[in-house]
Amino acid sequence: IERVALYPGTFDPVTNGHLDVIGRAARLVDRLVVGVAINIGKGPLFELEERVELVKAETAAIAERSGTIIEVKPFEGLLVHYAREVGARMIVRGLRAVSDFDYEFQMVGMNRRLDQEIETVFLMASETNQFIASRLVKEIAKLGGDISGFVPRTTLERTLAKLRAT
Ligand code: COD
Repeated sequence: IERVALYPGTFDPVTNGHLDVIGRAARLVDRLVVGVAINIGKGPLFELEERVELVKAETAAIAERSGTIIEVKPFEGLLVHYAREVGARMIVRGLRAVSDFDYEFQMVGMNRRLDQEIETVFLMASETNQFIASRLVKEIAKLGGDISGFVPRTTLERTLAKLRAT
């Protein structure tokens, strides 16, 4: 049977932290669906279509290297419903410092109550990528700092262009 995982997130924008997790997840499954959430609550910098497009562009090399099928798709509605829809029994989440734990802990608990057959799996990025967060990347870029060590190249260019335009 095909092993399928869903890696959901806001990806506003995709960072080296996300790509690190995607690379690790790709080694564990046959097909990885990266679900890009609409997430109006977070007031994203990038439109949904732009976020999907950037994740697609930045994950192409990982798909090639790992031989894993990586599908990048927008989603709205409940995460567990979307996991069912794409045939994923596994939800992948990245874990950074303690600060992530509380939110992730609640999410796992709630999702498990909603669907007992779906397991959440946590992966940690390498030491260099562990502390990277989209929110801080945007803040640093806005304040004129160098974000080239935190995001891949296309994303870097698009983030700077976006901030110039807004
Ligand atoms: N190292 C390791 N992991 C990382 C790093 C890093 N440097 N950076 C990010 N990550 C991980 C995050 O911890 C997360 O697991 C994932 O990558 C995506 O991160 P974000 O910030 O892009 O995405 P989130 O956390 O905003 O995504 C939240 C969802 C959209 C998944 C969530 O809101 C959701 O499920 N929405 C759908 C509605 C729903 O079902 N709600 C009920 C949930 S119980």
